[in-house]
Amino acid sequence: MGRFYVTTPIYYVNDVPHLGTAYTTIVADALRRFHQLTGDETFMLTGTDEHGLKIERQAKEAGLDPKAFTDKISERFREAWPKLEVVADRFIRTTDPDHEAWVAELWKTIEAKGDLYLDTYEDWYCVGCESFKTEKELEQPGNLCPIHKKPVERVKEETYFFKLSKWEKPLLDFYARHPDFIQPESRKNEVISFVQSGLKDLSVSRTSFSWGIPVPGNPKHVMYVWFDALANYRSALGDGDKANFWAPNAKVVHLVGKDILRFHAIFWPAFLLSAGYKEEEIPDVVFAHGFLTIDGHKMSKSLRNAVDPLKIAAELGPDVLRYHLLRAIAFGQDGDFDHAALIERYNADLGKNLGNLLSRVLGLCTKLMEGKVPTLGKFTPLEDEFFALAKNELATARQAWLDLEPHRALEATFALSSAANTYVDRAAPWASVKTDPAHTGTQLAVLLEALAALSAAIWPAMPKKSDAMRAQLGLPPIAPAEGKDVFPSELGGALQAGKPLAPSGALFQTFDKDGTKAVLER
Ligand code: ME8
Repeated sequence: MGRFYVTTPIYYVNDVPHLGTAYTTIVADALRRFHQLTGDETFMLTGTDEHGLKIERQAKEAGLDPKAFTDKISERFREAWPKLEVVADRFIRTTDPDHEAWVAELWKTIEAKGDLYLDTYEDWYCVGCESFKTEKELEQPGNLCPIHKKPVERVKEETYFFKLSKWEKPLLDFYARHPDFIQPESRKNEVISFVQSGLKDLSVSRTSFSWGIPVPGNPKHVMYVWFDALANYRSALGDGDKANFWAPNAKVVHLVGKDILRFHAIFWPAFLLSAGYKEEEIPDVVFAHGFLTIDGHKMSKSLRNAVDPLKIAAELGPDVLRYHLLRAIAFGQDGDFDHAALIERYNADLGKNLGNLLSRVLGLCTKLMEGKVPTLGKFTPLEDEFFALAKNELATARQAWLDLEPHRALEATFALSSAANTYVDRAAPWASVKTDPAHTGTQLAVLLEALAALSAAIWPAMPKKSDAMRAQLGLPPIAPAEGKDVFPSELGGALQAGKPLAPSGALFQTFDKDGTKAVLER
């Protein structure tokens, strides 16, 4: 048992929550819940990134001062996540006074180490990326940012530089000593070759606008928005008890989209090393996941509106969306969000597989066992085989969660559910009851134990459905406790013989494809 600290990017307030930002946030929440189940002490951080030129301009367009503008949009994010069953320990805003104070200290520390110097910068800047671009990165004609496809701006101004070049070799050494730091592997190689090709010093302040944290001792400058933003991961913990989540024995995992991997895998550890953090105080993992498309198309504003995660959660329940995103997309790879696939998977995995298992088993218990948990008696090879299989799938699921592979964890979990359905068919309790009713009790008790294990194993992905399932089994909701590992390792011991069951109808209603599509787009 240990400490697990997981973060999402802090999202720009130039947009409201959408499927892409919901995706990272849901994965973070599910991983955190898994670690809670294993008894770890956990902390999850999300929030909003509010400074910089992009936001200053957008506020102006909206006719608001930047603070009023960011207050408004930040609130949209804060309100959205609980509707997706996401529970964060802190929702940080880069305008929070404790964050601003912490970043100012970080600046001073790095300056005292001699890693900041004043000079003049002249280059291209993409406001969309909040990042400088080199000439050769631009698309011609028109000097376009390769990501935003919009013209970059020529910037010439006095700036503080961070001596990033000095950290090139230490970073490469760090990556070599910490092979898990950048994941997945393919992305790691990209970053390493980028660093190997040479790092230039980084401009970390601006003078041509004012919406940012003032540079200590030179308030003509505001800090570069990424210097400010990356620091949120550490500033959020402060210097009290929560700082233990940054201690060498805690596991720190940053989840990011592939668009912002370089900032996290290069700048962030360089800032920390420069500020005197030891190698073991650098985060353990920066995981860059892929990008989602919608029905095969890049996420444009109109498409995003059609697939609003909050709308889907309101119609189908947050757990259904969570399950689909976690299960359908191999974490790390690009993936497509497809309405029809969502419904298909919903009907197949949730309705026909897990939902059906629950109603079948509870129906049989009502009919054959007076609606009570039967006694687990002697096993035949069929039960032995099923128990062994369950142990195996649960071990695979546990390992997959630990390896940041939610899709594989759920695949194994649902393989157990399928195996339980097969076991029902093979054991045929409706027939065995005529010849050996005691053994029928064992068969149904085995199945109830499988359902109890499943109800815990789905909790990271589907907390509400887990509660509903457990209520039908006569079990209390999952309530993780630090130091207590309750992620099931094998079947048995969850239910008490004689306790009443409480069937209350289908766990998942099934939807017809077209009908639901209409519901989703309403
Ligand atoms: O980059 N598919 O904020 P941002 C999957 N403020 N994930 C997506 C996505 C998509 N189509 N679109 C967005 C910033 N995301 C900075 C971060 S952190 C110190 C500062 C997710 O609002 C994904 O996690 O542009 C991506 O990295 C993030 O949103 C970008 O959010």
